[in-house]
Amino acid sequence: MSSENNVDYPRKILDYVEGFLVSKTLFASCELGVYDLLLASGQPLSAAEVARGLGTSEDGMERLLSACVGLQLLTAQAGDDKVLYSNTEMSKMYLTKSSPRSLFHSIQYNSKTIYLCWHYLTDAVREGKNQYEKAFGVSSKDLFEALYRSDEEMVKFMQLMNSIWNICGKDVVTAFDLSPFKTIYDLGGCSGALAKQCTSAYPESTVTIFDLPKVVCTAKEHFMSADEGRVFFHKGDFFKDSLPEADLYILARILHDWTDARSLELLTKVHRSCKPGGGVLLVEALLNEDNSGPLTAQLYSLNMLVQTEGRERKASEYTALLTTAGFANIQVQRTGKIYDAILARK
Ligand code: SAM
Ligand code: ASE
Repeated sequence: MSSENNVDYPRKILDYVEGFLVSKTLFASCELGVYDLLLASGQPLSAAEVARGLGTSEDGMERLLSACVGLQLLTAQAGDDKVLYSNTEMSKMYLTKSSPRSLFHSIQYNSKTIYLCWHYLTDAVREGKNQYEKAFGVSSKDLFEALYRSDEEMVKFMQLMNSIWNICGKDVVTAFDLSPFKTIYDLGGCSGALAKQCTSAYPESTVTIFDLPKVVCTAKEHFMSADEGRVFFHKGDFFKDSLPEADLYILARILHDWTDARSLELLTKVHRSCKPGGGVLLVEALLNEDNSGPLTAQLYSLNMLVQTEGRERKASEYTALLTTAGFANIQVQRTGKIYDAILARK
């Protein structure tokens, strides 16, 4: 066994202790616009040139760029008397703002919101509840009033929700053949990113985004282009208002926000409105049955504690909720990426 794996050298622990230094280096380099400048320049740049372009100190920028090279987010080549920096293929694709697969907004939300909430993770574990009051001074009585504490915060949350479906959305909507379902409602469909994936995979289906009125207004204004055929909107509150009849209801990252009791209330309502032979598609990050992983779902479950009223669950826990709500024929499909799919029929 190499010395790095034995107890004399606690590599993992040392890495974890300083894991936030890695996140912060990534956040700062994105926020300052390092990857966008390197893309725009079209050629490798020195630290001095990047510093000048972004209005930062030269010394600070040199250290930041060097750390990004260490993280393999940039490459460095020796110039005449200075080092020249370039984007990697991965940073060009995921860290520049203009890329169709950009994770910029997700990084921003992690940096500006989630990071601040996680300052209170210890308290969240102690108290068993989210930390909006401490982190942002807002009441956590109504979850989405707290999450949407300003219009700006709502748009940032919607941008976060939007970004992942350009990367994992197709896997989720094609995990099952949804072509028999013509009228689809995406409950809590937010910006419409998953709805668009769905209409492009199933050319004969229409998808209606059902969400809170101000979310629908913002989705139409900021996230939809004129050529978005077959995507419609419905303003409503899925706990308070009646749900329209449909062949399929998608609930993507909805149940993980809520307790078992509220999840059951919603699923029961969905079952009542669902056409016979219709179904419900749950999209969530599934925990293994023995809770052994995946690490992302385990960490997301902690984030649900800090930020919501819910938790990440195992497939068997979703199956139990669906069965109690009246659904049958439950099928689970893992995608191998962050989000998995469960289809149940009425
Ligand atoms: N389904 C989207 C996705 O996976 O990207 C968004 C998931 S987001 C975590 C939860 C969504 O549920 C938000 O768009 C939010 O506005 C919506 N929502 C929360 N409470 C709601 C309610 N009572 N009625 C309708 N929509 C609601
Ligand atoms: C929610 C999903 C998220 C509510 C709050 C959230 C995400 C971040 N904050 O339904 C997306 C998943 N990422 C993490 C870190 O949990």
